[in-house]
Amino acid sequence: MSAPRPLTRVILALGSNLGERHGTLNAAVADLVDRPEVRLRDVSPVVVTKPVGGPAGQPDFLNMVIAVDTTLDPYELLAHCHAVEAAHHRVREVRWGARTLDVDIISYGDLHSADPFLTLPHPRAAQRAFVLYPWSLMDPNALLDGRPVAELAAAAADMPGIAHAELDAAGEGRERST
Ligand code: PH2
Ligand code: MG
Ligand code: MG
Repeated sequence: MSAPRPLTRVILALGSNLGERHGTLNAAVADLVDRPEVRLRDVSPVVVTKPVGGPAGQPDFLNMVIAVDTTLDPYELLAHCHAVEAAHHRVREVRWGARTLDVDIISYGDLHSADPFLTLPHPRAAQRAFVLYPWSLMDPNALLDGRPVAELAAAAADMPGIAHAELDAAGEGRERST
């Protein structure tokens, strides 16, 4: 019998700007942790964010982050994230274009990897308030590469465009400024 792999703490970022955005994010979190190798540890609030990059005129995103502990290795976890995206009808057409669901691995323990297929930590996370701000709400003491995510969020160019999402009875989000 091979030795069990250690549990590694991972931060995943989820985004949606097409379709039933709240429902997609909720279902995606459930799908991501619907296997014994992935355990949900923490969930951020959902925030409403202006699209960063990509084609002009896209709808606003809903973004959130979750913390999981996993025994999957980084590539197994990436394949799992892609499978969950595919299950929610993600079609990869335009880079940074509108999408029903995007799931990105932000950090995998303290691992650093320069592999262009899976760069860790995520190469743009330190500049993206749509990742950093919900992460700082989930864990005010979180660090990314040794720097407080709350400070990184405050310095990020997209921070002024972020609002909190509030659910109405239909489960669709309304927006309230930060
Ligand atoms: N994802 C991107 C590019 N731009 N902008 C926002 N607000 N939220 C995202 O999740 C997002 C984005 C690439 O994955
Ligand atoms: Mg992304
Ligand atoms: Mg992605």
